[in-house]
Amino acid sequence: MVCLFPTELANYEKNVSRAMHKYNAYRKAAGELAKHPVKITSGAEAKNIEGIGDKIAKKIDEFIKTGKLEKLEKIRADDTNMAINELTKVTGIGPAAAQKFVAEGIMSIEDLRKHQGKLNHHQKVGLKHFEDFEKRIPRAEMIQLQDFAIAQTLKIDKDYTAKVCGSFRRGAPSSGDIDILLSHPDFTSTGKKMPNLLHDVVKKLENVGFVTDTLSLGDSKFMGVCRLAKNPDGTENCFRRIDIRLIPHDQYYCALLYFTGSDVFNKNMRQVAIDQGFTLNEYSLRPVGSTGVPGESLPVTSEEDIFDYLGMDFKEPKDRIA
Ligand code: DCP
Ligand code: MG
Ligand code: MN
Repeated sequence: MVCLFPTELANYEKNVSRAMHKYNAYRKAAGELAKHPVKITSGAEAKNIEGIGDKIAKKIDEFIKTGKLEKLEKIRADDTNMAINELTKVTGIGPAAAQKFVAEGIMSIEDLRKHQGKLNHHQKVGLKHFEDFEKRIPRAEMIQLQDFAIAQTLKIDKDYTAKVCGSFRRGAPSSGDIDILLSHPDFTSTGKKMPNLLHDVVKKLENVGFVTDTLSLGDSKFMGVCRLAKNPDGTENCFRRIDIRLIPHDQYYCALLYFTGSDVFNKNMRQVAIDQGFTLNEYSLRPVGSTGVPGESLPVTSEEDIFDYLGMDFKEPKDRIA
């Protein structure tokens, strides 16, 4: 039995109920179940897994016994729920926007296409490429995207560091998007801002026809769309979501850890940090004194350093599930 209901319930809690604590609980349960090596045959057995309490255990029993879940059947039977969930699949449409559209009678992607005037730029691009963005990116294509983007970046300046993180770095057979961490020795957290280091890369990738749309561009973060050149047989490739983040050189490893994920793994590791008297985020690891005020950033020269400070065994990216 493949147990997918925690993920479906998580989406419902996030997009429809807006109950983020429940969303997090289901996400954590899904993550723990995914890394569990053996098949679960009862709720009682599942309760031995971290993140699975009485309520989810009961649902597992119901699912094993009846092959379905009353709660899920009810959610699925409600058109409004399904419409909200559907619309949030468009990049740029979060739960609040989806609820607003549904309240206005927009019940599907098709309806959305008839009301383009209601959409902002990000949402328009998301809708334009909706079918492509729903498709996973096979690892072989991720490697092509990586090699192309990094080669172009190094053509601008060979001192750039560009690394593909996210699910790709975790070794996933396919990814939802491409996440690139960009860094340069001239840019540090104590020096002046250097947004051009990011903007130059985006411009270059646009000029060579790789980046096709910008969803948002700030000093340190680009969200956009890219596509590989035509194949030798003349067929076009899919449009893909690309994120690029410019990171100060001295904050590279905290950022690398964060952008490698998974998101559930990050959440758990941040909790370990808190329990051990630290605060960990995408920029730094800092000790928290008895007053509750975080101190100076600790020196970090590798991902291993961060695990060490927290008294955790190092985990390879492929094992960072939950
Ligand atoms: N991240 C996080 N918390 C979030 C969103 C992201 O910690 N709420 C971090 C961990 C992710 C990384 O950023 O691994 C990249 O975010 P993605 O949404 O691209 O997630 P993945 O690359 O892990 O998965 P996918 O294959 O779906 O892109
Ligand atoms: Mg990703
Ligand atoms: Mn991403």
